[in-house]
Parts: sequence; structure tokens; C-alpha cells
Amino acid sequence: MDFNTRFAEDVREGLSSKPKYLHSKYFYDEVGDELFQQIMSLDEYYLTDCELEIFNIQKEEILPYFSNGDEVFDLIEFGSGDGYKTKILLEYFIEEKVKFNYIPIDISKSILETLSKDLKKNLPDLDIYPICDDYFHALEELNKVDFNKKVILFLGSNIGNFRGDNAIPFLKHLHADMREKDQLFIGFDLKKDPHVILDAYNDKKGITREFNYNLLDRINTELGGNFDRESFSHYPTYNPVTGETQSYLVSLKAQIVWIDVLSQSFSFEEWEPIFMEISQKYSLFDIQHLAQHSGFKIEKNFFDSRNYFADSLWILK
Ligand code: AVI
Repeated sequence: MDFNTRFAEDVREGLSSKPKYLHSKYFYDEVGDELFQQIMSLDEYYLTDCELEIFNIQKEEILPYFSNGDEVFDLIEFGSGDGYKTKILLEYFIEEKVKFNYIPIDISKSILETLSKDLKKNLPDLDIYPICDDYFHALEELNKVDFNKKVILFLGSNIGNFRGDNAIPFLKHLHADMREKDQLFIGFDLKKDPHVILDAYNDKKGITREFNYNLLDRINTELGGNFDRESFSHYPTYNPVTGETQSYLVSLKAQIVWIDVLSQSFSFEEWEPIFMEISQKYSLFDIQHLAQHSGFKIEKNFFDSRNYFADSLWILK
């Protein structure tokens, strides 16, 4: 199935469900990538700063966990995006003359091209092998030809796009594709003051709202929809019991939306929500639970100074 057919079918399924939902993976077209860059530099969106701080302050401590100094290793990054945070580690590793290859994997070709261009210019000594593919397919293909130790980076709390234990099948799949000496380095956004969390998804400038609306715009342009974004209100929530941050677009009136490519209309009741995104937050116990139930052991947790965020280094159990 090509991308557009998959997109259309996912939209059909989501808008026909009760409650309605849309997949947040479709947030990321060119406009969505740009909006996410803006989100990462918002004052309220503390996640990026925390991880930057961990890398800046603790890079010397992180390095010996990744490299024994002799063997070449592969630093594989899932969903590298523009590599903004990773660059701190890359720069330091190059400075220290560490033997490693950097292999960013992303489904966005344009973002990989921008990243490669930038790194080739600014870090000419870096060995970079970008792969534009699905994470697991890329990893499985790599495993056939490459026997270096692998350190897999899954940063920025991307794992939080799975609700609670739904991350376990993904982590088990990863586990199955890893060899004995490989490591997994995952970013987890920690449970904290609920106001701090909610503000991060409800910024004053309204960029997160735009990020959500962009998916409606995308359905309009790519699938011939007639969503009127003004008749939906952005509603983010945080539940401190489950650690789930959820965002919704709520229909402000009874309305019917038509989508050409699907030759189908979807009716909304007044105040009917579309569930748009989950960003799971974790306690240390939750992290331990995920590691244990997917075949991993925590080797070391790296925290920022406020204990808002943890980069957790895992090895096979
Ligand atoms: C990509 N992901 C980890 C971000 C998050 O925090 O869940 C996406 C995001 N959505 C709204 N703001 C940021």
C-alpha cells in the first residue's frame, strides 16, 4: 500500500471509530516538522533543554559506556530529526577521536538530507551513513552486513507516543534485533508537577495547537477534505495517575466533514472530540517495569539537574 492510500485508510478508520482519533505520526509533514522545531524551542517545552543539559554536562560520563576505546561502534539513531541534541555527543566523540559510525534512521527523506548536509559541513570527520526507512527494516538489513557493536538512540521521549505497556511489543521487537553487546539509550520524560507538564503541551504562543490543526490542513490538501479548523478547539489534558498527556481537537458544533479521496462524509456532534496524541510520562518504577518486561536490564540512568527527564541506558538481560 503506498503512503497516500495508507494515510487515507488510517483517516477513514480513525474518523469512523468511537471515540474518533487520528494518528499523531501524520503530524510530521514539512509544515509539521517545522512546527515541531518551534515547539522544541518553546520556553514551556522543557524536554529538549533537559536532554541537552544531560548531554552537555554528562557527555564525558556517557562515552565510556558506549565505547571501550578500541572497537568501532555504530551509533544508530531512531527518528534522528535534525540531530540537534545528538550533535553534542557527536562533536565530543569526534574531539576525543572515538572510533564510531553515526547511522541516523528516519522516514523523512528531507530531514535526513538536511541533517547530512549540516553534519558534513560542520563535522567533516564524522562517518555518517543515513538510512531513510522504517526503524526495524533498517536495523534488520544492517544486521545482515554489519557486526559492529550497536548503540541505539531513541531520544526525546519518542517512546512516550506509546501508551503505558503498549511500548512493550515495540521494545521486545527491538530486543530481538539486538546482539549481546548492543545497548539501547532511551529518553523518558518523567512524572513531575502536573502544571509543568500540561504547560508544555498548552503553550502560550499556540504552536502546539497549530501542530494539531496542521493534521486537519493536511487531510484537506492531501485527501481533499473540507475541515474548518476554526470549528475545532485544541484541548490538552494530563492525568497524573496514569502519566498520560493527551491532546484532543473538540468539535465546537454539530458538523459534517467531507473527504474526497475517501468519497465519504464524517459527522461530528457538538463537543465531540478527536483524540490526536498521547505523550506518556514515567516514574522510575515505570521505566524499570518496561525494561524488565521487554527483556532488558537498566545499566545506568542519566538525569538532568531538575530530575525532569532521564536518558536510560539498557542492555540485554
Ligand atoms: C515527538 N514527541 C515526543 C513529542 C511529545 O512531547 O510527545 C511531540 C509533541 N507533541 C506536542 N508537543 C510535542
